[in-house]
Amino acid sequence: MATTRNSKKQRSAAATNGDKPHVPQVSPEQLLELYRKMVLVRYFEEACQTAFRQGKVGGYLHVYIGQEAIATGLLATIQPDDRVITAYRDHAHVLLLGSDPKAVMAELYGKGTGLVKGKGGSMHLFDVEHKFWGGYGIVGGHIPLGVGMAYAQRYLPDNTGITQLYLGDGAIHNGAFHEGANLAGLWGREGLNPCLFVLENNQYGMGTSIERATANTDLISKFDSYAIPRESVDGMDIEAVYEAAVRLTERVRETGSPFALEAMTYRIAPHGAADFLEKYRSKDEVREARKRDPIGLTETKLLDRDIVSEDEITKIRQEYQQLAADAVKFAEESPEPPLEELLTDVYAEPEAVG
Ligand SMILES: Cc1ncc(C[n+]2csc(CCOP(=O)(O)OP(=O)(O)O)c2C)c(N)n1
Ligand SMILES: [Mg+2]
Repeated sequence: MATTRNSKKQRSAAATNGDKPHVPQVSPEQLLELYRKMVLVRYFEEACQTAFRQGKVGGYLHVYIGQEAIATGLLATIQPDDRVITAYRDHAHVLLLGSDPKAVMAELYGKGTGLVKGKGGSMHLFDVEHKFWGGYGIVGGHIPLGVGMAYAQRYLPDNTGITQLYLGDGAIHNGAFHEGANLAGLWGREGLNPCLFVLENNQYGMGTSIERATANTDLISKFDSYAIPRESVDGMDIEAVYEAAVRLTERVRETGSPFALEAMTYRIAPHGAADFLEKYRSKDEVREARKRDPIGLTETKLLDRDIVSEDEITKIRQEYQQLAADAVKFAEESPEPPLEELLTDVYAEPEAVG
């Protein structure tokens, strides 16, 4: 994992969130825990991207490298009745919710020991036991589903859950977003839509920059049309994300009304693991963005505040590198799903539908 740690001067600039200095509310222990989770995600993503490029993983695969602080900060607030839904860049979410990394890796390999028995693959992870409701390949297609899930939460007896609904900047131009957000705003007036929209603004939808996708580039303002309140946060700063997550999840839980949080980030990785050319952006742009790698920024904070030493950072990195390697080994040694199971779990059994 190549991360950039900043100079003293850059460090003080990074400590501010835009022109609003933010007061860190994260304890040293919490910061360390959040850091460990981000490192878990990073090494997992590097390992599966390598496996894909070696031809060991089929289908398609999109990694979360550069965006780790968003799901890490937000999912650290998860409560028992909560639900989470996202698009296809979904490995981080499911891992952070507690799914076994070995089962997730085996799923990417299409093995029978995979999280969904090798039938979902990278884009269709699912683990309701860990509050994860997918994993969807159709851009924006999951947004009405997430809004509906939040609606249902207010009808389930004694349910105090909220839905965290993640979407990309590209999805906001999709009709499904506008239909879903419209109903969320409407139902939210009666406290019937505890949905926290998390707009992961990584600047690109595949090779299309925001400026080439819309005339109104203030993406989060699109929620105004549906009377959904909103704010933006520095998605590279784990403390800023966590602080916003604590405050906003509480608000959504209490009011039963939706809120939209835009996390400003950058997709350091290519769009998908098969994309090598990246003709739509310059190497300098990516190099510049790497200076604000969320993991590098967090290491800087941990070192500056004497929470950990360089040696401890190295040990933590080694621990998660090993965990990712163990997951790869498990996936490689796992059997293919048996042929008899080709059609099981694909459609609901008639009696289950009845
Ligand atoms: C309805 C639909 N249209 C087009 C695609 C092809 N496609 C896959 S990913 C993607 C870009 C989405 O960008 P964004 O929502 O910003 O998510 P990111 O990849 O940046 O996480 C597109 C257009 C698709 N999967 N579904
Ligand atoms: Mg995007």
